Amino acid sequence: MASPTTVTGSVSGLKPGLHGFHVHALGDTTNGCMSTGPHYNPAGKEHGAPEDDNRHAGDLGNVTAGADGVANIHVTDSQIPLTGPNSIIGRAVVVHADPDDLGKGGHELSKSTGNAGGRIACGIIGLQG
Ligand SMILES: [Cu+2]
Ligand SMILES: [Zn+2]
Repeated sequence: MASPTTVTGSVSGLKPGLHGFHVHALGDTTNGCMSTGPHYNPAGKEHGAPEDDNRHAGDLGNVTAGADGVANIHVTDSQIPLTGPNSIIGRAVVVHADPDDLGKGGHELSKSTGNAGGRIACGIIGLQG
């Protein structure tokens, strides 16, 4: 497996608490974050937690916003390489309105999206410099 990728940054203006955080398949924001498609899932698995075997590659769990509405992100994951056939370059990161239930919530959407609600922020994963 490729060496792990580390994702760092901060997102502000969030409601305090957990917010689903994923890599989605498409680097397209033509119609806002809805255009980023489903969770990046090259292996055809179900939605899960980052530590699960049965997870989408893009399943990075939740980020936590404090009382100030800021989530400081520091995620290291081995399923989101920046090179090779499963590279996430040209795809998108998405922050959701609600917590990701990590596939365990028993909701009809748990096994596809974690029932994480609306897409409130997104960005295309590109190259700089
Ligand atoms: Cu998502
Ligand atoms: Zn997923």
